[in-house]
Amino acid sequence: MENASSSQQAALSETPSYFTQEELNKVNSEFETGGVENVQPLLEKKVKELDNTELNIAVTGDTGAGKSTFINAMRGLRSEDEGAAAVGTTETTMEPTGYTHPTLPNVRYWDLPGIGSTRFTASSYLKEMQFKKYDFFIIVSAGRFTENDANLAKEIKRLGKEFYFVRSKIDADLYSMRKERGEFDEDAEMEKIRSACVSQLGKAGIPDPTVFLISSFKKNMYDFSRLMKTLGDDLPNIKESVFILALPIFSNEIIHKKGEVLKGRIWMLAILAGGAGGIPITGLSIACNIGILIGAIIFFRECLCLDDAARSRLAERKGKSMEELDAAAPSPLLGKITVDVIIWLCKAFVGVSAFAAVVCYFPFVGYLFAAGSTFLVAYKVLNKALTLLMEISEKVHDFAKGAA
Ligand SMILES: Nc1nc2c(ncn2[C@@H]2O[C@H](COP(=O)(O)OP(=O)(O)OP(=O)(O)O)[C@@H](O)[C@H]2O)c(=O)[nH]1
Ligand SMILES: [Mg+2]
Repeated sequence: MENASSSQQAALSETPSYFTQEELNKVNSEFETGGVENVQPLLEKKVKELDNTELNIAVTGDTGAGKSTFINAMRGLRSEDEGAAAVGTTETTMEPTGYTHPTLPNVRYWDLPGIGSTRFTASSYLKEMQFKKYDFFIIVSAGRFTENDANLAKEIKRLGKEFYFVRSKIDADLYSMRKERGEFDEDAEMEKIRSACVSQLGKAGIPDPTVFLISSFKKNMYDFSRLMKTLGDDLPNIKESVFILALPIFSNEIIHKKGEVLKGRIWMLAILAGGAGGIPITGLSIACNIGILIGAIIFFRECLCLDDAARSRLAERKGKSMEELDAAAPSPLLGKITVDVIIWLCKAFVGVSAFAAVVCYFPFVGYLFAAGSTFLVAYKVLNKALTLLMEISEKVHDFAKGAA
């Protein structure tokens, strides 16, 4: 059997928190009565549930506050990119407009008209905007928050949803101050802006609100990361994982977070790929469902913003060709994923860390992933692919950052 004790240590970081206690018990008991064949349909159902989980994020705020720009930033797009929300237009949309994430079709950002541009009360506004379908609301302001914003927040809370206050364009404020005064204490000025927003909201009836100061053009600065962390942390586990996979990449930490989420799925995918019905792979001593492995690798690549469309946008933004970008981290994983790539991964096992199973929760996993088993090979292929893709993502994004 694969070393269960070292696996157990690592298991906590791979907690299958996607499972309720009831589901956990069911999977374990199904293994005892019917073995892996009984477990596979349950895992398949769980993977489908993860794939099909919807996330709907509503963004509201006054005209010109920066809603559309924020949505584009969340989708890793700039206003000139295909499919981006129109920015800086004088016309304000009066209806919620949904923008789908470039690679995760179940993640949508909704551009809502600001309540101030309608004649609705907070409650009729929310009804009109179909508030029920949103997981949470982001209220964007480019200046002070208004009484309208506060009333809206109170109503959102009353209806059982979360809201977050985002003060946008902080880069522009700081830029103007620098122009005006030369050197100054940036942190102190940000604190002033923050407390002005807080006091405004306090007066309008929201005690101790948290306000995030952001620039949609500088995601690696100010409160953008903290906002992303808070939004993720406040979501239930499965939705949090989807939110993390949908994040744009603006730091290596995001790449690592995405990697953790994807690692949490690998053991399930390996059990699905390594089961009965697998096709023998020429040159290897195992039979595997290659389609599952290829599909998973393509999914990892998309989540790490390494699909062709994302790389092409990144290259274009930096005035480089895609070949130049790819040369930063050349790899077969950036091309078509074929059986040959899987075989190449099988042979590139050296350096794969010890199998970290989820045996604390599913003791049978330690048994299935015994040395030499097909499941273990599938696990290692996916683990290796993910590790390599995370490295590539870091290099490609570093290159793009430096190549301005
Ligand atoms: N400097 C800076 N400018 C921003 C930021 N966010 C938005 N802008 C600019 O602000 C202007 C308005 O942005 P939009 O995203 O169109 O604002 P909106 O809230 O969608 O506006 P409406 O759709 O008209 O309600 C544009 O010129 C953006 O480039 C930001 O974080 N920093
Ligand atoms: Mg807009």
